[in-house]
Amino acid sequence: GDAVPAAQRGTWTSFVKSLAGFSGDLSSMTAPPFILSPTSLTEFPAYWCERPELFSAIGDAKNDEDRALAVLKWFISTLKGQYTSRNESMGSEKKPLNPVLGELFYGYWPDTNGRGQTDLLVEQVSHHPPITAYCIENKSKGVKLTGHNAQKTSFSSGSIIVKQIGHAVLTVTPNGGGAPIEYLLTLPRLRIDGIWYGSPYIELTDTTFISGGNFVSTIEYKGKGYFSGKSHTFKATVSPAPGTGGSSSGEHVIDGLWHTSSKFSSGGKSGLTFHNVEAPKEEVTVGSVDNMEDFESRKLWKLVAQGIRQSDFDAASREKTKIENDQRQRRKDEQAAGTKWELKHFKHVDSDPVYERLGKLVKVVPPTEDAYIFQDNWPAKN
Ligand code: 0T9
Repeated sequence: GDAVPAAQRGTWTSFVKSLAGFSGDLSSMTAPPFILSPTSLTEFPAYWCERPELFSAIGDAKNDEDRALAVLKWFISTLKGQYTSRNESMGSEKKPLNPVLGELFYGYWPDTNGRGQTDLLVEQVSHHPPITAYCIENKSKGVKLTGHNAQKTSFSSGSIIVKQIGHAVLTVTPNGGGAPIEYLLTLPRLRIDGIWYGSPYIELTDTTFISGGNFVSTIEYKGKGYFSGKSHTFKATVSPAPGTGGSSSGEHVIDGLWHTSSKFSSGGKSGLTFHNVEAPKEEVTVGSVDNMEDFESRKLWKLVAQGIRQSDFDAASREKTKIENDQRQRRKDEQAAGTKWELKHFKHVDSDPVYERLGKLVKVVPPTEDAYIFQDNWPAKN
């Protein structure tokens, strides 16, 4: 294909062939250098807050209906960053660095214009399979997102199909006090196309839900060749949750493209703009690598990332092998000592009552899921 450097065509072809019939953990497969990204998956949860004013606005909402719309607007506005930003910054989707167990990523978005500071904390809570847990919190606005993320991948007619495993819970504690309001967020299915040509890109498919605060949002995703014929199309329906006695005046339908903008297409706000992400986003602020602990992502992967950025793939692979050997040794030592790696910020639970309660309203499958509960131990500020 076009995007594949001539010298790597052979390895790309055999890589793609080995994907066929593959099912399981793609992240551990060795891929040709041109498709490698210098960024670890532990950095990805930052995509949830690259429009911090939309996140903090959730805390300012005045009633259930406004809050449900604010949550949906923030959620839809994260999709462009989550699913197209590698194409924008590196020309195509790339294979992220596969985090090690215990890898950490910390950052924040500063307080400006009264929106309050938002903090980010990420921990790799499993390596086989890779699972990433995170917490994003704007304390002053009472808005907090926690969640975990894993993937099941398969290959179907030339595309990689990625089912996201895990969920997120958004907790809003209104300013005037009162009980916290919880929202369950489910995650979209991905189809990665353009593989054969060496320029992969993501399309979202199927349906996800946001359930909580007496409202339910159903979001349907479609790509080129489906109902609108356009890439990155979505249609969202917001309505009072069954059994909450809400009236149809709270119902809204929203149509548009998640990577540009959308409009209300029914209800009292019909014709008005719902979301617009054409303005630049705001990347997370991260401290200097020199002040980081060894397991903080950018410090841990520093030399691998440098190798990838400078196209010195021998160095990258040498440094990656060092990290992998160190990991193998740690697991061996733990086994010999009869100990287990301890998570730093999260505690695993086999079932999540929030998922079960709010998931019921939208008939989530499976009806129960495990979770990683944040221990509320933010690191001390330097
Ligand atoms: C959570 C997101 C997730 C992580 C990535 C599938 C993928 C790893 C998971 C789901 C974020 O909130 C959103 C965005 C992109 C997802 C990644 C895209 C991708 O290609 C990788 C997988 C593991 C690969 O690297 C596939 C191999 C590669 C050759 C294709 C580019």
